[in-house]
Amino acid sequence: MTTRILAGAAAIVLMAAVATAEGATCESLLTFKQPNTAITSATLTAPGPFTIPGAPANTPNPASLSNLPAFCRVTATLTPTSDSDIKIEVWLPAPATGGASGTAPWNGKLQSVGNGAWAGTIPYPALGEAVQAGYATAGTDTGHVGNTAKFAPGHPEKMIDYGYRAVHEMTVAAKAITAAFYGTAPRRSYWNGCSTGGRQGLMEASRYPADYDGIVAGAPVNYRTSQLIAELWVAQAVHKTEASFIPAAKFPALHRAAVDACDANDGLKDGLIDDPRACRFDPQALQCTAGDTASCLTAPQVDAARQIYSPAVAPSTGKEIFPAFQRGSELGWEALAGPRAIGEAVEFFQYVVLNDPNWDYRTLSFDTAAQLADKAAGAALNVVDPNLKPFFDRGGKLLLWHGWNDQFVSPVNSINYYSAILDAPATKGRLQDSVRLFMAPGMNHCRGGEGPNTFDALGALERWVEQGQAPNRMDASHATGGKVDRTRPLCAYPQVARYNGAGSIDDAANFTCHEPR
Ligand SMILES: [Ca+2]
Repeated sequence: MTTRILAGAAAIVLMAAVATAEGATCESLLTFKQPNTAITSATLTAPGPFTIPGAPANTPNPASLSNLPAFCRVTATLTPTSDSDIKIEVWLPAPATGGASGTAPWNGKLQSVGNGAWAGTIPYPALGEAVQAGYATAGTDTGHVGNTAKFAPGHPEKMIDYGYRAVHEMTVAAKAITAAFYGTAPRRSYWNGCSTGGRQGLMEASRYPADYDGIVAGAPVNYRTSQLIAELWVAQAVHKTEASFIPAAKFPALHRAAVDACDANDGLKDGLIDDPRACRFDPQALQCTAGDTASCLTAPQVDAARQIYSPAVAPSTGKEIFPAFQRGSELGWEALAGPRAIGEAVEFFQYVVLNDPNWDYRTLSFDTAAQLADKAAGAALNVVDPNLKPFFDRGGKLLLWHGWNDQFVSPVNSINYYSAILDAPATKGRLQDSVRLFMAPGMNHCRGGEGPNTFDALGALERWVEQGQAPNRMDASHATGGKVDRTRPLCAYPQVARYNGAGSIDDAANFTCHEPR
């Protein structure tokens, strides 16, 4: 998410003045004491670039973060069980005392940031964004090293740490460390995460309702066991036979055909499908008539594409395991429909469910997959209870968002979970006063895509929590080569952005949120 300029500077200065009298030095945090918490370092870090520890030279993520302010970097190891080895980092804008210029380095809030996939690393880039924006911030590796499920066999407590406990323990420690440094506790605490990070946020809302005042949960994998099965549903579709495989060179033609078929259904031809669930595009329309080219599909490839557009189901009963990928998402299919099945799902069965490192995903039966997966890890990994009443009763706000072109997690999952929250007996009738969902047309998993995909969800959440302004729309932007070429509102579901009929269709000002047609 974008870094945002913070309002309310006057209040922050006041807060810093209070902290001046009671703040601690960074190094003194080495003596911080709390059960099951060992501070391993507390270092004042100078302004400028920060080299990510242990980042390999060719890491896909940035090896260093630039333009960070001075901050107190605290590292700690948490051991809620004897098998736990949870690494956390807490970054605190420094100095604690505000400084002679009178400008406050800390905005008085905690922003905790989430992980992706199997976690196993500290989410440094997100920590960097948060500390740049003036937050005290915290992140964890969730208790194991490396983005892999290989830690699981023989370590049920580590699975629980990954599933939900590490984030809670981190939150308790981060609040206390923040209070020790500044001499005052955070006045607000927020969770901000996507994918596994979205799941972590929902775990917090469900299991530890007092941890956060507001939670941003993007593209959450709250039914993680089923979502991993759905990833193998796609892999089996394209590897059923050798002829089923769809080369990536064909994705653009399939994408063009799907968008062309359904773009205008929402009333505006803009290259985006507002609600792909209504799109009935059948890939057979692209079936080769004379020869196999990049712009057509063979009959087995048509079958494979149809399976990707279909929910993962148990074949013998038709029972849905996880909802379908949507028409419009084709440009991202390489992630799950590539030459090899995605490692995170294969490893889940190899190391968590079946304890068989040689297991072949092509042998997975969708009749038994969900039961096996839930038995092995559902309790640790899934957020299935839609009753978030304890969180809502404390005033907690939940902002869910999901890109319609998500290529890892079906966006329909978020709509289903949102609807389940609204239908939960304990919270029924409190429509949208505590939870809102924003669907982003044309947006990929967590970031990127053809649709507007950059927006300030945390800012919207803060206005909701701190000023009582529930978000009805969030303006999002799309950029090409760093230059914004389209803005468009994202609307609180089920509303969609509708063109007012005049002016540029690339300007959010010319759109209004309406009920769907
Ligand atoms: Ca359209």
